[in-house]
Amino acid sequence: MERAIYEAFVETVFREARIEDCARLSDLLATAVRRALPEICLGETDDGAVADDLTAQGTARVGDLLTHDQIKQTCRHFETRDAFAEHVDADEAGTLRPVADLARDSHFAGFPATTVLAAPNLLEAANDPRVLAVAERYLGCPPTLFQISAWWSFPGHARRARYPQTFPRDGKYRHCKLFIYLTNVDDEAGPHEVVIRSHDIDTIKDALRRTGHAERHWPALFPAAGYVRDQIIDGVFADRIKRFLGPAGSSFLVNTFCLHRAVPPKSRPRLIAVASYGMFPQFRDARIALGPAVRASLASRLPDTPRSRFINRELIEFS
Ligand SMILES: O=C(O)CCC(=O)C(=O)O
Repeated sequence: MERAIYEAFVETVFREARIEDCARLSDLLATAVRRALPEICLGETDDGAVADDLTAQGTARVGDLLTHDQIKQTCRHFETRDAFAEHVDADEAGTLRPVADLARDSHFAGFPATTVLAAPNLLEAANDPRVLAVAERYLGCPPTLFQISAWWSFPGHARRARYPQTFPRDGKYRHCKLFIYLTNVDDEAGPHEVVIRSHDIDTIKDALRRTGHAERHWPALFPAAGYVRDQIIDGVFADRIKRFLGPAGSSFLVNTFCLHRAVPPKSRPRLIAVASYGMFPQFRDARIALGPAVRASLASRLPDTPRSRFINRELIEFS
């Protein structure tokens, strides 16, 4: 019960807070987590530059997390699994269907949380000590890994899917996502794009001024829910869009409060996995979908330490 109150309180605070106050609120929350759990915090690490990039630019490369053989093994797991016509497992995801069918009539084939967590190597990659160290330094406290998703995006659609093929922002609380391409991604295969520094208020004000846009466009850049129109992105941020291309295995971290999107694939499908880290759990759909038996079955894949228990408490039930 106390946990539910804490989570609801933190969610409410960030929902109600002004954009300008969220960095300070995130700092305070990080301090509180560190104070409550000093024994699981990391000391100094060598990952400062990567975390600093994530803080300043909103994105950072993390290097290879999976070997060629591990990628093949992970992809093989998804080959025979059914999926939803959405990109993530959520209440509204609908019924499960074969991926080959979804490729014909849907933008996406998103795998259920149980299928994703059962995939070899993804849970381990999301717990890679380098990633966790960067996430911790960036967040200011040990991360909470609250979701891992994986989905196919398919070419061949006249219209874009609204989410995530337009430019959304995720929540105002400090968080980041680890993206791992499981197929080769070039311009044809629907790369991920981020508007660099679009989390930063001074950068946005400066971009509005430089491009001759009045401050009245400000609210349109922070939609309470939804997407920023392409005209605004093109008009204000054309020189700030970073496109991530790379072979299967390429991994990068993104502060997805930055404007970001998936470019719709032109001729080749893309398989991606995404792990989400925050200072408190969000999107509890995944936890609920997993259920206690699956959560318990995952425990043997990770070290049973206080730090690992804390980071993975949304997804894993250690005995
Ligand atoms: O598929 C993509 O590249 C974008 C996904 C996305 O927007 C997200 O996970 O927040």
